[in-house]
Amino acid sequence: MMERLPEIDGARLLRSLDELAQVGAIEGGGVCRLALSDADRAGRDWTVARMRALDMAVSIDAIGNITGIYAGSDSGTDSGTDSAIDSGTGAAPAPVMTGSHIDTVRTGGRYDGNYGVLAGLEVVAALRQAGVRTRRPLAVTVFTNEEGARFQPDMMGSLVYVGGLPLAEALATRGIDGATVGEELARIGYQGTAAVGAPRVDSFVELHIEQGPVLEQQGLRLGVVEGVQGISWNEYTIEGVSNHAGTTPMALRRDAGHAAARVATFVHDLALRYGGRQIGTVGAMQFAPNLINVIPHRAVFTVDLRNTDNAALRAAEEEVQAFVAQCCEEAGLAWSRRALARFAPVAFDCALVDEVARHAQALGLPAMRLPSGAGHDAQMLARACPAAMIFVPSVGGLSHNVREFTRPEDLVDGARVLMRVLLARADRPLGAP
Ligand code: HGY
Ligand code: MN
Ligand code: MN
Repeated sequence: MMERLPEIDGARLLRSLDELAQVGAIEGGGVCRLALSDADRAGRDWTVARMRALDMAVSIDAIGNITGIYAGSDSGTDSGTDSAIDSGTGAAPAPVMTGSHIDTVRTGGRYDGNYGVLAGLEVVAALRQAGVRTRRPLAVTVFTNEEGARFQPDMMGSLVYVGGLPLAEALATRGIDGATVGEELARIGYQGTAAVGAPRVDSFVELHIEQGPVLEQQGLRLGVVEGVQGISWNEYTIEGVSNHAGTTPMALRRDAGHAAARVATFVHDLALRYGGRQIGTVGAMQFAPNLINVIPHRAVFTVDLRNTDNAALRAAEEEVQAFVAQCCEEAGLAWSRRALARFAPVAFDCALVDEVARHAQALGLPAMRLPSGAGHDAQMLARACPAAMIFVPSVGGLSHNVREFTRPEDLVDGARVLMRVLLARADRPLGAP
């Protein structure tokens, strides 16, 4: 690794976070940049401009993932050009990649995803300022639709990138507002030409806020993330008969709303009953006709189940579905299920995880190893190359909330660890594992 390391410019990193947070800013200091919305386009434009200002070659692929490349010293002559990246045939060795997402949920904070992208760009800015290049190219990528809030599944862009979801299927996906991914990608001008499905990536390291309470509760500064828990997303539709709320005796009702409410309580109680890392959330629910004096004839709701233990997650999915069937049987209702996402738990690359731990220790940052509760693009990149993640604490464990906050010193120290891990990976001898 280089004798004299360039240094992260903390003020510049914090400024860039504040600047990007103005794009799609909402009341309370948060951000709303739903995937492929106008606000997402504006955030993409801002990020591409930043990459170009850092002399990075920019490539946009067919699902809208944006990759900026900072050429390395062993990179041959053509790797610094957009076309070389697009074709993937440049003489350059495969890049060491970092990045995350800049799309947010509707009530998003300013750090979720954005921090990983901007810290990656800060690493490039620090190298460029010091006039140094790593042996392998460095790539910073913005993955499309990580949140899955508008179009499911989540981590869609990185899943297509590694070949886990056919491009055509992703482009045909219709979102909660009726538009398809393909229509919206074209509308915002980010349906690129770079191929997807078989990426040339040496390794992937993602820096992210923890979005949970663990690091703060333990009084630690950094999370060495060992993997990501399994995720199961399903949408249930229950059909009954709407009727007058005042005249229909309770025994004669075909009340879809009541059945849905029973399931929501069941999901919550199941998670408590399973204990361990089992969690369950009914986050979205719509009744029809959704009127105070009409028994709902339809309820559509989502069930989000997660666990680090895949067998327990499967058991939970089966229990929930069986309970839906039982409720509907008892009340004379019909039901259907639409699978939205299902990802098994992922373990990150041990050597890369150890590298993160080593640099945290070298910087004197008290750290712990932990799994990620949230889904991340790194869990998809792990299918294509060694991957790992770095967490910094979330104040109050709050995220997907406008009051999401991470202390400036933690943001800067996280970026310092990221830089060291990336440089160590990018400067190891070509051909080294
Ligand atoms: O749902 C998740 O875990 C991520 O924020 N998409
Ligand atoms: Mn995220
Ligand atoms: Mn998120």
